[in-house]
Amino acid sequence: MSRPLVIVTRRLPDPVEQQLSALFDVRLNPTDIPSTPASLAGALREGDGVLCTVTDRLTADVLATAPRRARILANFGVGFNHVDVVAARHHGLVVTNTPDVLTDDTADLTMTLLLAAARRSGEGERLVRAGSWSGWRPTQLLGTRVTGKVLGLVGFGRIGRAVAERARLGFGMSVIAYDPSLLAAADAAPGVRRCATLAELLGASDFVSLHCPATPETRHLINASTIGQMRAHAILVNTSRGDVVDETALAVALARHDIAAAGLDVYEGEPAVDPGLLGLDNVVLLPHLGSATVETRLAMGERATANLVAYFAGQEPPDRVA
Ligand code: 8YV
Repeated sequence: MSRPLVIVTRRLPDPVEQQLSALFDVRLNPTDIPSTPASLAGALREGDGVLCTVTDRLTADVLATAPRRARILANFGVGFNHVDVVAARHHGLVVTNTPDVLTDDTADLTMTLLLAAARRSGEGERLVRAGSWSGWRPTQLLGTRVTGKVLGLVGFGRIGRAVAERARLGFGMSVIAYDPSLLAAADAAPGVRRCATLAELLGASDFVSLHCPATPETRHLINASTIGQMRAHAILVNTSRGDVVDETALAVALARHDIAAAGLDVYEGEPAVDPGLLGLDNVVLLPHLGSATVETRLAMGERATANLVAYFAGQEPPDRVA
């Protein structure tokens, strides 16, 4: 009996590709060239399943490809805002993601950015590498203390909760959270105070970290007006999705020191970064590294593979989102 053909849009860690090859007929992407609308349409036409990533724009137009052989999109990642799920549902395409396995690493990277922005590590590193460090000075690159400060979490799902734990237990921070899906209990979780509004959270936080999905409702949630509700010494961290922040408004606010600093892992038009941000010293810029550890990328591969295996065995995939 012929095996399902799975088209893999990007190069994956070797063990994941080996596992996929053992289970399915696969078409891999050894050159790792990012997909185009035309190559995605080709994958939908020819594969029974497509293992896709955040760099694949699976728009309504692309998903309307006909004739289409693909029946499942197994996304390698938890966020799936790059897939038009309404169109996918309309065409009867199953969509899965890879939750849980990247929670800890993404929370760790959030703390990396928070600390780097607060303690000006990027600036310090650039100084040393440029050969411009003239030696220790009592007033050099003074940052802001993290321990004991107030961390405001926008979005209190799996990753937000993991960040709360690290911040509370590791850094003695007071954690507050705003998430419209939280029940109106006094506390979001033990030791985490719930805020009724975003404005309340922004006005009370020394650090603001974003952990909400990118949806039409959260697009540009952080904009000129909401940045104006933040404290002047506040630091913004974003490891969720670039769309949640109006990047141009953030660059303007950082240049004017309306807020102190930011740490960003994600951008509105990845891999492009707003040019206004690139020249600023008070922003730490990482290239979407949230889940980038060997352990997690293997686990994500296993999870995506498990979804494909279940689907082609006629079972409900464990991580179905559409
Ligand atoms: C992934 C991510 O690396 O899982 C997510 O939502 O943002 C990243 O950590 C990326 O999505 C891979 O497709």
